Amino acid sequence: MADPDCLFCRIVTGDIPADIVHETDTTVAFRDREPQAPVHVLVIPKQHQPNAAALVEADPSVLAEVIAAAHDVAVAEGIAESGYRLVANTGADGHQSVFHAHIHVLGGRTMGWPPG
Ligand code: DGP
Repeated sequence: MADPDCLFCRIVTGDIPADIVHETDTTVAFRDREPQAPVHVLVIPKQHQPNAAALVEADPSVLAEVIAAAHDVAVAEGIAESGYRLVANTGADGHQSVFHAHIHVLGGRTMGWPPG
């Protein structure tokens, strides 16, 4: 389930420190180290899958738990009412840089559209 060479798996195990803001049996949420908004949290499944689509194929209920955790984070961070953006970068053109499924929770300012 875990990949010892995967950065986010190592955050799940505690080998690499992170500012964890939320955790469930199947998910972990921590602050992005390169924040792009006043609130920028990553929600990841504890199981290793390379992207969100692969997670759906392997275990769709866990993606639902990731989305539910993202909303819980938004509530805790005080941005659920003002609004927030969930992003799942996938592949090179999607600007994915870490190949462990994750959802960005971005908020605390008005998001532009279209994205860059
Ligand atoms: P993506 O480009 O969608 O794959 O986003 C990966 C994000 O992960 C990026 O915004 C920066 C963040 N990140 C990379 N390494 C670390 C780390 O070691 N700790 C934390 N907290 N965030 C990281």
